[in-house]
Amino acid sequence: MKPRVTPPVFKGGLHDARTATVIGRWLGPAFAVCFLTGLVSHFMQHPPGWLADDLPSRPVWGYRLTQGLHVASGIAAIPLLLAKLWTVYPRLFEWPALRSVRHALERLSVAVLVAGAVFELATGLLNTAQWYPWPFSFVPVHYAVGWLVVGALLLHIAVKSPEIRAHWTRRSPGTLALPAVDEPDRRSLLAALTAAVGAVTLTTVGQSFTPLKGFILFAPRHPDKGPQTLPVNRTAAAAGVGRIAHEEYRLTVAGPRPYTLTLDELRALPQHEVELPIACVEGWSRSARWTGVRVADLLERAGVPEQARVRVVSLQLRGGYRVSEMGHRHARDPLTLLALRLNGEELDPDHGYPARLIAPDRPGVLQTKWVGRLEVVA
Ligand SMILES: Nc1nc2c(c(=O)[nH]1)N[C@H]1C(S)=C(S)[C@@H](COP(=O)(O)O)O[C@H]1N2
Ligand SMILES: [Mo]
Repeated sequence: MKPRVTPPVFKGGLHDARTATVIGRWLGPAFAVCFLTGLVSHFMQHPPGWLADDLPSRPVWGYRLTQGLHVASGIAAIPLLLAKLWTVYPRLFEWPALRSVRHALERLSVAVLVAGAVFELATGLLNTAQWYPWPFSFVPVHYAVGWLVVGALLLHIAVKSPEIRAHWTRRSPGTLALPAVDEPDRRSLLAALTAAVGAVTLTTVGQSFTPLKGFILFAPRHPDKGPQTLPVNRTAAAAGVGRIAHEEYRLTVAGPRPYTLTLDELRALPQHEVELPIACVEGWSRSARWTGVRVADLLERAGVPEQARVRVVSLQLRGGYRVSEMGHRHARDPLTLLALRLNGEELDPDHGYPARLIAPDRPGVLQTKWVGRLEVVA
């Protein structure tokens, strides 16, 4: 069959299997880290019943590390994916477009892989900026497409394994067929790519890896910016709670021996101080010094059974994050506090005045602010 339109001829170098393989050696691990840390994040936020009571509360920095890696590996994958797509795009003009059923299936799987990968990186990046310019809900779609990408990627690696093996190192047998004259250009491309990955990482990773916060250029959050030098995701005004009046505040602890405390009574209970990070799913994280009452002490006083799953309910009336649940490991961890103070001061209204949950190894979305009630999950 003769093409009706003459397909373009790509005379430039580096649109070859060796370059594609070398970039893939970095892109593959970036996607693997991103996918696995994404799974961790998903199961910490939406644990299935059998897992909900066994989520660990240690190490305290666990979620901070996995979610920091999730966002960092996703950002690093952006220049890598762009370079990879540039290397292989002449294949779009392959002729004949479909040679066989097998060839058609292979091209289809690559189309799914490319579309899914671009979708994941784009929605993830916009999510770090808390910008949702789409009609679907981010979490379930980003999660489902993650599986799609991993499936398509495994298939792609399987299909391409002979070429990957042939081009893995410069001395691989198949590489001899390629013009060696390309090698200096390839090295320049890879050096530029390494610099690009280094640059996007260095200028964003300080949002969770605070020793590098001085280099932040593009990260949407600076870990120092916010009341009491801690970023705020939803302000009291945005949540519709405003400033809760001292005299009107009540904490209710429901259990076999339910009780209610005023703010003064809560302040009169034994106070503990902990150093714990808020680790937001959007990639920023910041450690702080929190002071307050141990949740374990509050539960014990209400006669809540040791193994019970606990629900934390906010005084916020609407919104996705007004309620969170925790298994007994988090509920009974001595570091889990109903915090009243942050870095030595009374909580700012935006940080959950008069009381917010702070627990170790837990996604920021579950660190409920403006807590009004603790209860046992039936
Ligand atoms: N009631 C309530 N608690 C909440 C939220 C919320 O919207 N409502 N946002 C959560 C999110 S997404 C994060 S990351 C942390 C941010 O904590 P900060 O604003 O106190 O720094 O609070 C969490 N607690
Ligand atoms: Mo968050």
